[in-house]
Amino acid sequence: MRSKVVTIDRHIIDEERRFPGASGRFSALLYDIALAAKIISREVNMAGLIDVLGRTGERNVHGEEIQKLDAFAQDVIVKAMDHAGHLCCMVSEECDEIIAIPDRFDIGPYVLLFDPLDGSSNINVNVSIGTIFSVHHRVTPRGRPGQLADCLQEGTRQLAAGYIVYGSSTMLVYTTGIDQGVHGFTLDPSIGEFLLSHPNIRIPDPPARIYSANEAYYARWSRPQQRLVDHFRGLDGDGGGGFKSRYIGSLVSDFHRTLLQGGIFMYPPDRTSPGGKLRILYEAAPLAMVCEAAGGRASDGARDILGIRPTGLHDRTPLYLGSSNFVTLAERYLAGGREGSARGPDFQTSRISERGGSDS
Ligand code: P6P
Repeated sequence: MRSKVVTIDRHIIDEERRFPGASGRFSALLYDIALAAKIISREVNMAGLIDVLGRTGERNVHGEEIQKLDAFAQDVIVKAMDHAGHLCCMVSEECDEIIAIPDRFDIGPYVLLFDPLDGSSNINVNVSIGTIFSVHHRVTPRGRPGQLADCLQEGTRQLAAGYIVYGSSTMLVYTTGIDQGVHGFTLDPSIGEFLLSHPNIRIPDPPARIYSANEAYYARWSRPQQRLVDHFRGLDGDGGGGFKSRYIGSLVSDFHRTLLQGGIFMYPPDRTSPGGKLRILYEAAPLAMVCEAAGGRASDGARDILGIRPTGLHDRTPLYLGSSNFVTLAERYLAGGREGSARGPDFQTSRISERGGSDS
């Protein structure tokens, strides 16, 4: 038996007690997120047994086919979150516009931004998928419906960020700030409780030498991006190599592995997606806050993800996420400096012999 059993509700209460002026409203918001996660987990884990697999025949705002579980997860989160008086509005990957709080419900001070079921293309082949969420405090006057300005905030201003990964077990991982630690809870379905299983998660140092990217796109990448991966592969003759490649194709799963083992996850820009594929508000920014709160880094290849202020609800970004040294190394390669080597934990930088050829 574990030394002590701490449910997520108890953890949230204990965390709230650290802030004497806390209203309890924020805690209640986190409870509701955990409740929605339990309901989605139940459906995801039964997906093979009941008719929620397959497609709805509808498409989301990005033209992507909506799987039935996508629609279900979206519905569960909105219905779990819209009536308790915590939120002034919501933003979802599945909805083009801001989701307003129905008039019959009280309006609160927070904004919830979420990807209800990321990685949905993996649902039918039983690969882990996930929910990603981010919480901001509104910036416009209270009492009225939330507005675009309340949603388009920099990631540094997030009050909470986290994800649920529906895998061999269901885990909820969240942080309430870069200096507040990262805490992981595993769902015990026999009692319907998230139990604290990973207190104060830190990305391991030295990290596992794992790089994660869809290498099928290599030909579409910039030359510096290709050189970076060549370095990880040990092909550039400068002490790289010794890496494993791991790519699940489900952001939450690839990030969860990176958080627990170290390494670097990359979704680079390429000729077909020059701005990257992943969304800032409800994918990159929340995972960036979790990553940095665990001692890692998150970059778009040149800038901190958390410093980016999007201009649109569904803005995309390139994403480099994981162990600080690997993300910094990636930035150096992408800047064309090609300095630095992932030779070992000390990451001695060494100038790579200049090679001919212009960067594309
Ligand atoms: P690709 C899943 O569709 C997703 O949005 C993320 O979960 C994942 O990281 C990425 O797309 C995979 O994209 O182009 O490698 O299939």
